[in-house]
Amino acid sequence: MAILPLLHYPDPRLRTIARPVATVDDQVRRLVLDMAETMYAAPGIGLAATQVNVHLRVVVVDVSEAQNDLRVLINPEITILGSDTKIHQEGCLSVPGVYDEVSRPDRIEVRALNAQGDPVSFIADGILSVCIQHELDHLNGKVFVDYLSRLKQGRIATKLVKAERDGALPQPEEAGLSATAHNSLMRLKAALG
Ligand code: GNR
Ligand code: NI
Repeated sequence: MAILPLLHYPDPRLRTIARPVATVDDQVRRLVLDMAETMYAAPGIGLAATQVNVHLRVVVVDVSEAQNDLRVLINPEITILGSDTKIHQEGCLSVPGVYDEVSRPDRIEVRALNAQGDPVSFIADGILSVCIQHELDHLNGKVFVDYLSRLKQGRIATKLVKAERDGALPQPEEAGLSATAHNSLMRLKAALG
């Protein structure tokens, strides 16, 4: 297992549209484990493969407080349910230190493959729904700041380019792993055989 380096906005590689996974093989399972470790180490509540410069449709999410509800979503698809929208404060590991409000549909149906390659589907709302929509945007080359004003986008880009140049942007480290996150990783590893 490995913690993977993150791309930072406005890196143009974040604009890549990810390809569907054809087969959930050992290489994809290794990616999933590395992504889960990287998400927990950051720490974040979700991570898309795009953010670690792998342009495959793979997402990991764990929105639980205890970091004990890891979900692996391969080739995820969503359907918006109803017309309810909600505004949430969003952040992104690829846009460190920036938090702003984004409006999104509240209730969605999610269909994907899990790490075993089996189809899963569920209904999500609240922060889980926000997080999955945020991750699906990454797979489609979209970043949450795209929903903000052009003025804010420009200020954010300037700030992050300078911070990157100064080596001031955070990268996830092993030390950031909680005991419960470690347990989630070990459970996933065991489930994958
Ligand atoms: O860790 C994260 N927190 C978060 C908070 C509000 C809305 C979305 C997110 S996702 C983010 C991790 C990340 O960048 N995933 O792509
Ligand atoms: Ni993000």
